[in-house]
Amino acid sequence: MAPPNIVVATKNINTDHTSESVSTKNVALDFTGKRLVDRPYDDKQLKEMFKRQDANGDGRLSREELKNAFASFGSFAPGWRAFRALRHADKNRNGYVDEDELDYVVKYAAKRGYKIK
Ligand SMILES: [Ca+2]
Ligand SMILES: [Ca+2]
Repeated sequence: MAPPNIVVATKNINTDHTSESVSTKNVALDFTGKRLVDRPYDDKQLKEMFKRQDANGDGRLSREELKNAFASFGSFAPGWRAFRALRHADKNRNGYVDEDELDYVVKYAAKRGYKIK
């Protein structure tokens, strides 16, 4: 089946510090519009966000990089989140989220409500 074509502005991807400004914008949109923006970032974009945190470019995410990712999502305890996400996603137990394990992290983040509201 063909997935629905979700059109979301890509400019938001440039947030590398906090998501504060994006957040308030979407909340306002929630408030005024009938359409509740539950997940302004779809899985694909979340994945991109994680990929962007690959600071050393080795194609996988260390716990530190994961921590930065969750911090950028506005997590209150990014270190803890990174730990949990890694436990959840690191299927081959090498201590990193490899590229093919990213989907698990994305799922984890989405389930935890990391949607950069
Ligand atoms: Ca890395
Ligand atoms: Ca791994």
